[in-house]
Amino acid sequence: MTTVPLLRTEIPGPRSRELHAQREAAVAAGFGITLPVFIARAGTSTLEDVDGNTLIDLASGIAVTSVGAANPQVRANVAAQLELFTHTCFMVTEYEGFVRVAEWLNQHIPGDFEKRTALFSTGAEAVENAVKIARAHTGRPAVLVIDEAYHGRSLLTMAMTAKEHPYKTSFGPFPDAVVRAPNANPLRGEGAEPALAEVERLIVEHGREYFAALVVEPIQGEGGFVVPAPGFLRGLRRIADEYGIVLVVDEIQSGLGRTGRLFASEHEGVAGDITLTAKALGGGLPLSAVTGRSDIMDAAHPGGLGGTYAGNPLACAAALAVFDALDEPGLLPRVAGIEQTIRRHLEPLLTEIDAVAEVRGRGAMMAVEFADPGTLAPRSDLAQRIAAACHAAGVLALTCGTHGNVIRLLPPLVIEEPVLNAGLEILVASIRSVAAEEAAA
Ligand code: PLZ
Repeated sequence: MTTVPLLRTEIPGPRSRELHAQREAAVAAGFGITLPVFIARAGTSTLEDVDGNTLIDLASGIAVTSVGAANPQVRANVAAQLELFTHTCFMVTEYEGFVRVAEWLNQHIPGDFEKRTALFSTGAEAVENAVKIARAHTGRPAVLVIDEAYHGRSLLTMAMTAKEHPYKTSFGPFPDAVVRAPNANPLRGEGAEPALAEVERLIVEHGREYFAALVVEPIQGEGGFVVPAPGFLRGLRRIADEYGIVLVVDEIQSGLGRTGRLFASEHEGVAGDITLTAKALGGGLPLSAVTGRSDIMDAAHPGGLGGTYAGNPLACAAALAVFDALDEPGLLPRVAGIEQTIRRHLEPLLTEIDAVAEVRGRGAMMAVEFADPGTLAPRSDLAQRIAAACHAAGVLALTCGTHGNVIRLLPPLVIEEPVLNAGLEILVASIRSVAAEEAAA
């Protein structure tokens, strides 16, 4: 028997409502909110709010707190660094943590070649810097991206992101030289071969000297946890090689153990020329990395890369604790177990409930898509109602997908089995009750 979720008030409780009203008077309206609950502290896989409610965390702050939002080793490493100094700026004077983080990434990121790493703070910055480096290396201007991709909210990465609303509405004009190629989404009948043929056609159409980089998420995150059709990533690798394009694998959401391997691209046996990490890398502190072939990485001239906070020492100290957790032999098998548990709870719904179109994903990056049977018309209304029912019952689950019709599960990799089961039972009950309301309407 498990004691979570533990609800003492309705969700959100009175203190959260009070604070949320203050937020509305102080914070720019542009920030959305999934669940207007204020957090006071975190456990391994739980979040305690300011009203004393304990919620089950199936979001990990969008795939960030993979080793827990209050991981003891992360806190100890950061506390020790905090006692020494908080910042020097790595472009002004150096510190060891930055080098150790780069070494670990060079060693563990896929690709049997000499590597170099550059650290930054956010995922969008990593994406932008990968494009800078690919341009410097190739002397070419453009970026090829995949339909339904998400790469960030800065001007270039907004242009690279597919979904218009809420990310791009009213924020243009965007940098040009970004071209979008089709996806290979098996649920929608999009096979690898036609998508790859179109990628190649676009490259030839724009000319062999146009594309510096081809950027791809090995499993799409915000776009709906789409696992591409088998062979798609390998095909992109072959095309990038053939046309001398830098293959940039965006592992910002899928990397660092999330899918049961250290990197999602390993499931396909593919190595990017450049691989991007962020999110889980800093264990909750802002840290991102661009890691790649040393000849490509070193194409950017000395002084060409950087940023005041790039590779902040507190964030590097946190990352070293995250690496220790990932190096534990028991962790990745545990992530495979999370996938099995999620499938055991959700897959029976595929035959039971018409609108459950697919259960997919890898490891602790799993999703369920809602769509009309036959037409596959997206049912974001159902996904939103189910997420709201989970929230009211004390389970923090997120939606995603270009059409908002997907519920995604991103539990901490260290979630305890009884907590995961309790969260999934609430999710399944929420799906059943929304489906029953729907049938009665
Ligand atoms: N690449 C694959 O998933 C961030 C976005 C949340 P930043 N995804 C969460 C939101 O609504 O802003 C992401 C990603 C992939 C790049 C990014 C960008 O990372 O750290 O948010 O800049």
